[in-house]
Amino acid sequence: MRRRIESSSAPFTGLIDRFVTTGYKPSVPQKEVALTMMNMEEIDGLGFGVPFDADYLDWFKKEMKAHGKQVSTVCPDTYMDPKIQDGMLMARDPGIRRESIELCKKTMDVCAELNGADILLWQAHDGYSYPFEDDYAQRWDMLLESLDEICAYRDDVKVTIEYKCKEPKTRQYISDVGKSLFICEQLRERKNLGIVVDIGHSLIVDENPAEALALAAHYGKLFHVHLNDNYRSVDDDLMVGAVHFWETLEFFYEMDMVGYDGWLNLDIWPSYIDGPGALRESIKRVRMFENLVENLPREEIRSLQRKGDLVKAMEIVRKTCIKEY
Ligand SMILES: [Mn+2]
Repeated sequence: MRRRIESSSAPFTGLIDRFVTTGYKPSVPQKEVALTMMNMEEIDGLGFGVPFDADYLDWFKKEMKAHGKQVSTVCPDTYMDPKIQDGMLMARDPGIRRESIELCKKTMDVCAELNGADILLWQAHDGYSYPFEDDYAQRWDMLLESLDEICAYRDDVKVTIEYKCKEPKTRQYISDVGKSLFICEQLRERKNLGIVVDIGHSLIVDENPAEALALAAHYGKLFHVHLNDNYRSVDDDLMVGAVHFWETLEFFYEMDMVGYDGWLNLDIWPSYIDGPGALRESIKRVRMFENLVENLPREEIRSLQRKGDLVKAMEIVRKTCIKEY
């Protein structure tokens, strides 16, 4: 299956980290980045994120239409504003919590204006770093209450939560696929609530991304997929399949098996390398994985899995993917 691809703007921007705080490359004006991406034929869509104002939104909508591109997700600022350093949807300060919820509602209105885009929530600061820092149950309740209100605001916009176990806080509350599904189950009336499976976030919490994806899909909660790679310790956001070839292949196999036909978001962070080049190589790898899976006898592999014939399944995967062997 050939899926629609979108990219974050990261490959086209200066990119900073906590060491090179001025950026690895010169910064590029927001409109210039957007236009460069809209002119790339390899990508079908763009994420829309902060900062945005009404003028920029109008310009963006017009240009996107002219370039025939779609918006997959809209991200409110859940990570850059120092005001939310104590949390957002679970901020101890009720005023910050209220502002955060209202920001999400405003973002959902933007989603609706952008023809069916979903809101993406990565709760960077909704976490803690030290033993004895938190009243866990109290903050968990705040998170669920906030999410419930956001989802109830308008049911025509999907609310997608992107789990990640750490960074910037050493522990984030929405950390893995199990807790994400538990949140969805606790708020089961909110049919518009679902999950983003980011392959790198799955790896750093020691999941097998294919299993995480299959579970999210099994419960009807697989809303978005983010692609990248890392070494399982930190969220390196490397090019797709750079490290975990077989796990990434299985991830694509499961996407086919669960019938996922949504967006593939290229979520890479090519700070000191050629950004557009890294994006293009990642897209080629996405198409490679899609083609490899296309050639696999998928139903035969599934039936071997059900019978427990692992060796035969591995033999088929090897022989199909690497013809010389
Ligand atoms: Mn991501």
